[in-house]
Amino acid sequence: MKYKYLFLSVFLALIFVFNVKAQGVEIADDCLPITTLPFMEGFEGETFPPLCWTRHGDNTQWERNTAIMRSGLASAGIQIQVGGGSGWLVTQPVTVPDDGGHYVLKFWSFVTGGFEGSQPNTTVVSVSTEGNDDISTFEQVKSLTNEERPANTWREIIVPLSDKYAGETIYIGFMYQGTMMQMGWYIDELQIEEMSAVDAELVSIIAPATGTHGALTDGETVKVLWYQSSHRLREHMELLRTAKL
Ligand SMILES: [Ca+2]
Repeated sequence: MKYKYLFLSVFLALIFVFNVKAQGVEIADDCLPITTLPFMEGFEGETFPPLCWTRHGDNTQWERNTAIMRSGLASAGIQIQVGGGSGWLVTQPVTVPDDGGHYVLKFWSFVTGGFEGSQPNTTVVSVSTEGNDDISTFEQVKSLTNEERPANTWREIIVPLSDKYAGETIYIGFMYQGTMMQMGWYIDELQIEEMSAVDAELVSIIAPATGTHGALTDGETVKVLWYQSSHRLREHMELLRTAKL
């Protein structure tokens, strides 16, 4: 009888262990699309690429970089090795809402040597609706302009997503190709979020209290609240203006 209970205990313990292990595996492999926005990735975790992301390359690969970062302790970066090369870093799946909102990809970009490097380099953002394993399924949505990649300077890049991908589950790929050793591309503070479709808009008129500026008297101050959608933090700002009639 004693052995019977011992066997039962061991059996139940094994079930527990395997069950926990199975659940762990299930969570790790279950790369369900992100559906709650904003989605943010700052490459602060030591796992790289981040869970459910992929990378593809020859002798050049995207790595977590702790020397050049926009914020925190790290960015994602790729640096060309001897002989040149190219590499892709691809996000986990993200579903772009189909609710009439204007959803964008935002990230900060830093190009070593900029576009003025002595050898050409390519900095491209592409999207696939099929997966993050096969780079042949990706379609280019953005190639950084020369103005967007000055040498060794962080720049915020904004890529509209809703026009083409509303309602779709997408994978976003960052591809860098170069021929000159030590040149590279770094990205940080990646976000997918909703933003206003216009550059700037009036939020409210604080003064005059009537909320209208149609009958200004000379010298009256109009105080409005507005935000600039291209501003990363969408800070509300006050504008003071005096009518001159
Ligand atoms: Ca970071």
